[in-house]
Amino acid sequence: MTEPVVPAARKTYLQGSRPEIRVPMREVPLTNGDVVVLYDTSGPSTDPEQETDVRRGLPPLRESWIAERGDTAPYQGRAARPEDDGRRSSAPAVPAGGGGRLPQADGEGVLPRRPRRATGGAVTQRAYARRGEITPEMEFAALREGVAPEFVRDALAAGRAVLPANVNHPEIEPMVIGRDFLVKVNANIGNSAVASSIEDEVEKMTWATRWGADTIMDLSTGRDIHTTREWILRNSPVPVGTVPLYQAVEKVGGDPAELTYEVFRDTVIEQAEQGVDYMTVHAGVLLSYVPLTARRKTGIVSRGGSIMAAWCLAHHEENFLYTRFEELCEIFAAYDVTWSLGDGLRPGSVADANDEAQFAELRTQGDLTRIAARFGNQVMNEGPGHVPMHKIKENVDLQQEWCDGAPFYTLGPLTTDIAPGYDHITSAIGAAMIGWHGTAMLCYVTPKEHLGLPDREDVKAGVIAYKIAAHAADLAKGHPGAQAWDDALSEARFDFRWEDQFNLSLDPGTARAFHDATLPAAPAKTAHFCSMCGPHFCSMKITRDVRRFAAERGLADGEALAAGMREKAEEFRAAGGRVNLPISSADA
Ligand code: IRN
Ligand code: FE2
Repeated sequence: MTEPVVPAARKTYLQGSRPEIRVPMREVPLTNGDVVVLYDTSGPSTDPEQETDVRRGLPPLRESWIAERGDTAPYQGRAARPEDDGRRSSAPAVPAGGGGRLPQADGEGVLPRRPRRATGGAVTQRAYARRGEITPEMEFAALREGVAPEFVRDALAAGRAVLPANVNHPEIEPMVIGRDFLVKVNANIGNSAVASSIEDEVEKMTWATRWGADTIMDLSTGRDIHTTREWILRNSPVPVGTVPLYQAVEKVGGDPAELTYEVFRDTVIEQAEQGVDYMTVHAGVLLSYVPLTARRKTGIVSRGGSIMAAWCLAHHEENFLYTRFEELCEIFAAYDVTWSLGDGLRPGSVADANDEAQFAELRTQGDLTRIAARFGNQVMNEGPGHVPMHKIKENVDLQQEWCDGAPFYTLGPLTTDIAPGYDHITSAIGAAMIGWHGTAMLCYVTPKEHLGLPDREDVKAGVIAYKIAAHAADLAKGHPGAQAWDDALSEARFDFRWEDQFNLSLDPGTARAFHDATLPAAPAKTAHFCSMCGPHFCSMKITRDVRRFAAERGLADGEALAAGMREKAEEFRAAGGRVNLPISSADA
């Protein structure tokens, strides 16, 4: 078992209508006897009662739900193909006789995990919702959000929300993405040709979910793409997204002009068989939109967008992702892969925000959203990028209007371009705003954005910055329940329950370390001040003193405040009129 993020937290479960519907939550017991229950994305590996082993993968929670629907069947697929890259894999070997489900390092003895696909029509959560069914996945997600299952079902049916859940990813704990639900955070991980190994990527995924990532995207482009993804999928308790175009380009030797629809389609099927829950597809980058980017400050900054623009120009033909879109819809419907319609023409600088190229693509995303709806597909729309604050709201308003209320999924946006090294901050500002206006999921940006591949600490910094943005948006939207967490923390702060303040925070270890850096002694954990203001100038302490003073003298609050302030002023002058910092715990 992995150490929990919050040492004091306990894993707890909300029980649904059938035994396997056990929705994980994080319970934080407080020193005053209260218990705060928080949403938990960390999966079975943080449950001390469950044995988890990276080499075997997580328990397949959804397996029986998928099987009993009777609308999919295992077949001899293409997924477990060691010849793809298994031989070059750097994955740790499954121990002899271990019976693991994962491919071995040397490509031998690969476990034949047979993929499933639909035997008839669409097997998407949206198709079920349209028929009025409440699936175990919907009930699970509803319990997690604290809403009625019918509410989830209706949002899915209408396309206002998605529940990414590939029939080949039974390991996930289902969740829902939509503007009427908690704002979600995605963390991108993935190796590139130059850095990191399979273990590193699996570890980054686990790490990201421990800090609260609701989904992860594997953007690997380097070696061992197939095997890396297999390991991530088998160990991920959250939905996994990819950009299949990246692997397709690898397959044709890295030259976008060599791409064909067939190579792309086969890559989509390969990844769908592995269990990828949602895929970014840059189908809205039309040939005629490419010239619109010519006078931009930063041209096309999307990797997928630039690949498709290059293909369109090289062949002087319309984007095959657009012309063959309906065929792809059929494939997506057969595995329940959710669309994440790419924003290949998103602005890459604040100067380019909300321009013609960007909005032309957004209109096309709307058309594609409607086509996918006909096939019963689940759809999200990807959005920018780099957008100054005054141009953010327009992005959500237009997306909601043009794409029929489909969930918006944005990358930040960065609200200024002047802070490389701090783009988790420039973008969390935009993410909070866009989330408030109705974006359903926020794709994180790490401090390494524009500079290099994020490491473990960058992943943590990115996820935390985005959890702040998402929660700030939830609060502003008045999501029921969001404020209870703030209230619990505020009360702990006001009561000087330091332990509770740490344990309720997004990053307890850092909060504790900062506090202990100046007041390490045990008594400081109950002291009515910290080293920021010292014992005599703690506003919280003063307020409490004022209230006591008022109660003792029978004064109204206003009078007490004035009287209390006078008393404090005298105390201050008597102390020599100096702010005494830093102080030691002996001052208590
Ligand atoms: C999210 C919103 N807009 C873009 N994204 C993410 O960017 C998307 O989900 C995927 O992780 C990545 C795709 O980048 P390119 O290929 O568009 O640069
Ligand atoms: Fe950028």
